[in-house]
Amino acid sequence: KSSLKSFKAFDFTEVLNEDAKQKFLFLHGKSENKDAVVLLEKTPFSTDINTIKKILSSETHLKETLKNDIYGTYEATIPAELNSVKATVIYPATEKHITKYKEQEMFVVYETEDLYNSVTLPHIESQKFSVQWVYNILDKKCESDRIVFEDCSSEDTGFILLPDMKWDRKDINSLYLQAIVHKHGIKSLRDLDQSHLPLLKNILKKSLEAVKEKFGVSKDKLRVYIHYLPSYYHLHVHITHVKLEAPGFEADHAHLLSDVIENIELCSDYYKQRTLTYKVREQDELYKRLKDTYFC
Ligand code: M7G
Repeated sequence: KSSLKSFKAFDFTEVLNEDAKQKFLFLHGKSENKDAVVLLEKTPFSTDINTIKKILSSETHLKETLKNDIYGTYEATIPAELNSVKATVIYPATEKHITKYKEQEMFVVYETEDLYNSVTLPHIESQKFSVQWVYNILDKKCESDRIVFEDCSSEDTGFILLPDMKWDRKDINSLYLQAIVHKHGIKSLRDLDQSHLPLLKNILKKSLEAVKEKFGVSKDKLRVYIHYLPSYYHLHVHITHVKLEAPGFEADHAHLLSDVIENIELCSDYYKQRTLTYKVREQDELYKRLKDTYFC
């Protein structure tokens, strides 16, 4: 696969989305005539004492913007090496990637068992969203040096725990890991039943132990959950720091793994039968399918 190593010959096309509070800017552009999506995010401040001393030194340039009595505001230019942003580049990007990061109108769907079987499932089965990057992780072709923990206890219960692409791996308060199951074919929460309890319990227990050992963060500081709908259909679990307002932690997106386990213990077919709530966006393929039936 070709890769983009610099923005030297980069043609900017459009702003896909931006958010002043979350401090991100998502851009679409082209390099060598191929589409690229660039996600720029301001990174959290480091609380390392030497970094702070450097910021609070003559190396920082202050331009006064307001002065009133004891109050002053400034445009502060801190040393360049402390001022980098996180850039995620998807290249070459498909139309689906461009749509994924574009700001769009959202709609809430209450998905019954029937709606899942008649609309969502055929949609998932027809999807061509590549999960090559997941298989690269499972086959140790990519990111193997980042693996935090691997469980090979059995074919049915094994998984890999590694940092999510969203995490800079520095700021512990933004800790974001993913547990990706070894087993292929478990698409989402909807597929889970009693037969998966050993897998789910194994992930919950071993991931929390591994995070404690590797990062010193205990389970009372962590959220462990599954997205529904996910953006890729190979079962994975999100593990984030409780302080992180991770995108996708809303009630119509995240299902706590501990709840999932208890619900299945109460009723094996819980997630096959339940109405599940999720959001779709106006350019999602699924929204287009739902438009003829659900939203009409
Ligand atoms: P999701 O629940 O399917 O949906 O999570 P979301 O993308 O709407 O959150 C997929 C997760 O996989 C996200 O948190 C991504 O940041 C993460 N992710 C995506 N890719 C392409 C990669 C990758 O190449 N490596 C790693 N480590 N994480 C990724």
